[in-house]
Parts: sequence; C-alpha cells; structure tokens
Amino acid sequence: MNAEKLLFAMAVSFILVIMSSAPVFAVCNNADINWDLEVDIFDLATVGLAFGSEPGDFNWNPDADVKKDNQIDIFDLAGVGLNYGCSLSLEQPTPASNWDDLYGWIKWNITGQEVPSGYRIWILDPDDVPCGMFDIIYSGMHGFTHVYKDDSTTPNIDEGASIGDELFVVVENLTSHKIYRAWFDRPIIFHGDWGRYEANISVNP
Ligand SMILES: [Ca+2]
Ligand SMILES: [Ca+2]
Ligand SMILES: [Ca+2]
Repeated sequence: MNAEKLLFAMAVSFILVIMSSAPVFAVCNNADINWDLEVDIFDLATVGLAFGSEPGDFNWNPDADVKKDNQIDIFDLAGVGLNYGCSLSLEQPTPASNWDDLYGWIKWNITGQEVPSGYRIWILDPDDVPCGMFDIIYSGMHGFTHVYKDDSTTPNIDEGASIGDELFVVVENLTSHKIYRAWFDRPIIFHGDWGRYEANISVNP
C-alpha cells in the first residue's frame, strides 16, 4: 500500500470511528459529565480523574469522554473548558403552530425494562432549548410528544427546533427531579410538518 492509499484508509477509519461514537447527547455539548445540567468544577475534576484512560482501565469513565473517541485526553479537558459555565434550565416548551409528533418505546438501558409513569421526557434542540415534553402515562411508552418549531417572527429568541435540527432527549424523575441521561435509538431530525415519527428512547439507569 502506498502512502497515499494508507492516508486515505486512515482518514476513512477515522471518520467511521467518529460516526460510530453513539450515543450522542446534547446538554452543553457533552461537557456536563455528572449530569446535573451545568458545567462546573465537578465536571472538570471528573475528567481529571479519568485523564489518560481508555476502556478497561480502572479509572475509565465513559461520561468523561466528552469527545467520544474512547480515550480521555486533552480534547476532553478542552471540551469541558470551552463549555465551562454552560447550564440548562428545563422550562416548559413554547407552543408553536408547527410541530412534529414523536412516539415510541422508552426503556432502561442494559436491563431493557420499561420506564414507568412518574418520569418526564424533555426533547431538546441542538442548543439545549426544550422544545417538547411528555409525562409517561403507560409504562414503557411515550407519545405523542409534541415537538415545537422555533418562532421565526422572533429571530433574537430561540424558542424551539429548526427544520433539519437533530433532536435530543433527557429524562426527569418527577418526584426526585433527578435527571437521567437518555438517547434515541437513531438520529431524530426535526421536520416541523405535523408528521408522526417513531423515536425510541433508552435511558441510563
Ligand atoms: Ca455538571
Ligand atoms: Ca475523548
Ligand atoms: Ca432552536
């Protein structure tokens, strides 16, 4: 293999690694490692504890892998640094005249058990704006969850999702208000066409 082909093969494998680095989270660009919806010294310290590790190492922590490449290095520290001070408040989505309806199953990761009532899902746009909300009624199911479009008449305010946005999800326990990391089983794109889209959710216990 000549050098050019080798470089090409390396570039392709690099892209494949990036693409396969699911699940993807939205909150503060993954930099909220302890999942309390703000990026602060605790998140930085957690990356520090896992620094230099890879999967299998005693101090490996997948949540500290901000740049999802299965190693904790300077890029992960930088990821927290760049998002330092970022926080997210879960406020009621702003209703709009365009929406998508999401529906599907919702299960705990690993065990596969159904997430029961008493939990709320929040749908976020890529800027962490809550644009949809649904309280689980029937165990293991959500929907239809209205996801609202950004109001284009207020260009200075981001109220919701734009067409083509990838959507993200977090889950809240309605009693303890503990936040759980969650993700869709495939990328969910916002259409704003009143369509119904299957969007299955896994939740980290
Ligand atoms: Ca945090
Ligand atoms: Ca990394
Ligand atoms: Ca938006």
